[in-house]
Amino acid sequence: MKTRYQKLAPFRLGCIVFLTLVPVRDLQCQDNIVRNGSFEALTFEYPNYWTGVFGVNTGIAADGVTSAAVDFAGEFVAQTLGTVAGQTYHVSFAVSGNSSSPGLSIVQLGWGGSTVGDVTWESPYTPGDGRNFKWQYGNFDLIAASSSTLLRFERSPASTSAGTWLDDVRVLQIPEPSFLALSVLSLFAVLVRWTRPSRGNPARHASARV
Ligand SMILES: [Ca+2]
Repeated sequence: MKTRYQKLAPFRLGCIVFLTLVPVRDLQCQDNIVRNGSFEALTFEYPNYWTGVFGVNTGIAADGVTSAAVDFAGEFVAQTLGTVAGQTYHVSFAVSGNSSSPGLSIVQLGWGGSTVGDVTWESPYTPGDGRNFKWQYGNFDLIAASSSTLLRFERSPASTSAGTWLDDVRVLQIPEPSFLALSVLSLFAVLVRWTRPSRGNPARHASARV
């Protein structure tokens, strides 16, 4: 005959998997600290909250209908973020270009005043209307050094394509590892306590054997 523990084991396992996934789900629920990261909010055709030297594409986008264009050497788009010193953030963004010309569109990512990486988009070179966007996403985990961090995107001088476009910029705070570890340890403690066989009342067992 199955014990109470054996009967409940599959149910418990399901609960444990579910609860363990909660912190992972929360990673996806963090707020984007970039304002107007999709370049959709415009004032006189200029994206709110962004500074720099850049253009705007309408009808060309990885998200929504608008994107930024840093088509020429020296062009850039930037925004200062409110951050927490020592906190890790996940940075993601989409890069594309004019597919009617061959070449590479390379976007350099600046974080806190330093260039920390780049993303390369290679034109599929499909002459026509140039709208084979094939957006290429970059993903970076970066640590903030202070309470404000400059986020900056610039067309690399090594780019050879006809255009360099940027969209869907997101910066999400990554929960501290200690939080995740604490969650797992808490679940483990619950599991151990729940699965421990009941020893009952020794005094009562002794009495029953008499
Ligand atoms: Ca957009």
